[in-house]
Amino acid sequence: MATTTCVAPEMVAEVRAGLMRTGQKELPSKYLYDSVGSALFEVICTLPEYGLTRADERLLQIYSGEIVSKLTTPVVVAELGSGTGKKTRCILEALSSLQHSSYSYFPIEISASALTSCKRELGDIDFVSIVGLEREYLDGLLEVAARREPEQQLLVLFLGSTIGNFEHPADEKFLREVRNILCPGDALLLGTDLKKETPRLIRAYDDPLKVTAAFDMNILVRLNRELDADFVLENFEHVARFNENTSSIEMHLRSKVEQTVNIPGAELTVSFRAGETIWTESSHKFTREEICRLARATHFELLGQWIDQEWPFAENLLIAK
Ligand code: AVI
Repeated sequence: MATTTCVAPEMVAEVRAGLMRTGQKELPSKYLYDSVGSALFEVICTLPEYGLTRADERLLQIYSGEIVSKLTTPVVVAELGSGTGKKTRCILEALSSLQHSSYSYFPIEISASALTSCKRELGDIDFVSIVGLEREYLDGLLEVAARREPEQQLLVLFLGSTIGNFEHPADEKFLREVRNILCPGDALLLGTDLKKETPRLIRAYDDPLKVTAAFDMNILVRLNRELDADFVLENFEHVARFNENTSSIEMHLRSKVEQTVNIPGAELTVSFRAGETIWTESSHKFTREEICRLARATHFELLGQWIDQEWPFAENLLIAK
C-alpha cells in the first residue's frame, strides 16, 4: 500500500526537480540517510577500505588535549551532527580535565534517535550536561548562540568531513552562515578528508563487500516505499568515480537498461537510457591550501591543523575573526 500521505512536500519537490532535469539526473544525498541508510553508513565506517572515520577518530584520540589547550575557558560546545558520539568523547573528556567545572554540550541533529544514543553514549562524562537540539544545523546553532553566556567561548564541532558532502560553493556559503552566528574568538573544529590516490578513493566508495552499493541503492528503496515508486533494483548499479575537475568522489546509480520508472507519490514518470545515471552524492577531497583559503574566505583564521598520515585527513581549528 502506498504511504505517500505523510511524505514531506519538500521531498516530493526535490525528487521531481532532480529527476526531471534535462542533463544529469540527481537526488539529494540527504535522502540516503533513513534508518537503513544510517545503519549502512555505520557499517561503511568500519570497512577496511574506508579509512576516513578511523583517521578522524585517531586524530581526536591523539590530539584532543592539544586542540582544547588552544581554547579559552569557559568553553561551551555545540556539535553539528552528533553521530555515534565516539569521536566527541575525546574532545569532551579533554575539555572536562581542562575546565573542571560544569559546562553544556549541545548536539544538533534532525534525528531524535541519534540524539537519544548520543546522550546514552556521552552521559557519563564528568562536568558535561547534554542538551540535545532536534533541529537543522543552523537553526540549532542559533539556539545555542541565544543560550550561551557572553563570557563563554563557543566551540563548534563539525567532524567526519561532512563539509565535503556540500557542493561548491554551498560549502563556503554554509561556513559563512556558521561564522555569522558566532562571535569573534569562537572556534570551529572542522574535519576534512584530504586528496589521495584515486584507486584508493574508488575502493573506499565501491567496496568489495558492496556495503556502499547497498547504501546508495537504498535511496531507490526509499522512493519505492515513501513515494510508491516502482524502481527495479536489479536494473540499476552503483558506480563510484573521481571527478578531477571538482576533486570529488561522486556516487551514481547507473541504469543498466533503457527503462521507465513510475513515481506516483511525486506524480512523475521518468525515462532512463541504458547507461544513464542518477547522481546521488559528492564527497569533496581537500588540499591543505584549499582549507586555508576556505577559512579565509569565510572569515576564520586557521589556528591549527592536525593530519593523519595513514589516511590523509585533517582536523582544522578555525577561530572566528
Ligand atoms: C558522511 N560523509 C562524510 C561520507 C563521505 O565519505 O563523504 C558519506 C559516505 N558516502 C559513501 N561513503 C561514505
